[in-house]
Amino acid sequence: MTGATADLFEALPGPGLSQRLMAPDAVLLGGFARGKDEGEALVCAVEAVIASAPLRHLVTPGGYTMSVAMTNCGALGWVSDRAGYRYEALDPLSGRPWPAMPACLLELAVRAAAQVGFAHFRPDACLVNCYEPGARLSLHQDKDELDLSAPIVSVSLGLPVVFLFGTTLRSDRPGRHWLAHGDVVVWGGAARLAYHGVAPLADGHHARLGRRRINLTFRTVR
Ligand code: MD3
Ligand code: FE
Repeated sequence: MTGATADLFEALPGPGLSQRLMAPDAVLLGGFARGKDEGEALVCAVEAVIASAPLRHLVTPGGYTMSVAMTNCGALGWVSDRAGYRYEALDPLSGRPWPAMPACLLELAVRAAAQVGFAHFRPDACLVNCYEPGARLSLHQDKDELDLSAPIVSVSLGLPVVFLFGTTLRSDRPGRHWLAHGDVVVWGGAARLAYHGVAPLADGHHARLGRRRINLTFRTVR
């Protein structure tokens, strides 16, 4: 192999993996969390979080009940009610701190961020979103975090879905991208304040998660 060819091969992240720009500063690490043992460990860790802080349908400040069920792990958790959106250290359902972020989840997020150049990413919040068929997330920006220079890392598990990714202008028509089990995306820089959402989940069956899609978003809130 010539030197140039060897360099090209070394640039590939690994077997069955891909790395590409979904948009400027939005790096899709295809299959990054899909290793057989790793995927199983991640799902088990998420199930343990859900067992101690159950999934629930939050109400928006406008009074709508979200179709996506949510919970959190880590020092801070995202919540919404009639009073607004915010991060809280205590689960309002139990009055107790959110469950700690399982090490395998934290390590995955830190490794993904480092892979694309964010060497110091240390998330203090992980929002767990659970979609059943028909559930969707309308176009929004994530700006409740103090430090918008830190990226967000997302991990998709279970059924595939169409993810909508726009610009910082709500009226720009968003692009459509499939996100499947094991896909990880690092959203930094210009992508951090882009409008995004999730199309209604189509029915299907995933070998491990059944009729569900679970998305994890790792964030630096404080
Ligand atoms: C781009 N979650 O929890 S993950 C959210 O699939 C959220 O559950 C979606 O949007 C989901 O806020 C999308 C991809 C994602 C997450 C956060 C972002 C993309 C992002 C924040 C800024 C820019
Ligand atoms: Fe979001």
